[in-house]
Amino acid sequence: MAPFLRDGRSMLLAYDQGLEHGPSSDFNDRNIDPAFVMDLAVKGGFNGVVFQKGIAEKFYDGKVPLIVKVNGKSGLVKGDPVSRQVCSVDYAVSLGAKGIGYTIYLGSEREAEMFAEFGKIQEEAHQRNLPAIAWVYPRGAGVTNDTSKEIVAYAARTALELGADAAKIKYTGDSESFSWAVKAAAGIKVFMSGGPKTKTDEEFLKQVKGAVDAGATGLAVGRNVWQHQDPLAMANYLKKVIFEKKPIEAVISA
Ligand code: FBP
Repeated sequence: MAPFLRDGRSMLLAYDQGLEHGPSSDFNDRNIDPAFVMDLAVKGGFNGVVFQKGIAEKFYDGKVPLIVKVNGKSGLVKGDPVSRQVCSVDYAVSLGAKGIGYTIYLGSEREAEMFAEFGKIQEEAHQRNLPAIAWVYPRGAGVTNDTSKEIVAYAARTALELGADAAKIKYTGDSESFSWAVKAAAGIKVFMSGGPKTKTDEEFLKQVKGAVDAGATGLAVGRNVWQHQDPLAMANYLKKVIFEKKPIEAVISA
């Protein structure tokens, strides 16, 4: 994970929502432009940017380490989710990837397909000395609460067991319960997943602080930054919480 770390911590900018959710759901006139988000990753001091291959091919500028998400799905399909490979590890490397991202829907009736596919991708990534980062999202008919302490820890542990170098998981709602997920990850890096834009900056920063206090490496965030009216201000808040370990009151009032 070294290319993505600063003093052992990290802040990644995720921008695969155009596929996962669709442009009408998440984008406005400004952030629908991938060039805007690429620029934001650079100016905001992010330690990595996450793109699908189509965006990476056309908009990646090489100024921030790249993670290519090599699987994906749309938000249109109903039923237990499956996300299949859409980009090879070799092709991601040719685009400049320094890390490989893959989403697993833990608990889906189709999780076995994603486990098997990630298994191969993890081996290919490691053969090329690249970290494999698993987005592990509990989802499907068998999952009733995807942010409970137990299920988020299960997600973190799944990433460890399947050989991921980092687990990207949802926040549980408080630092104490999230620390159980960090323990379950047993030393692999843990990234909190940003989630939908919160009403206030304070609300989001509390989640981030709770995660890093629990031992998370940092976060991989999309909407709470590029939907923000001042994305660079939010990026600065995040840096203060993650790297400078400042209390939220000091960050927001500064
Ligand atoms: P956000 O910070 O916008 O939540 O992005 C993080 C992320 O993992 C994206 O990489 C991905 O597109 C999205 O969340 C998936 O969200 P969902 O929970 O709706 O599947």
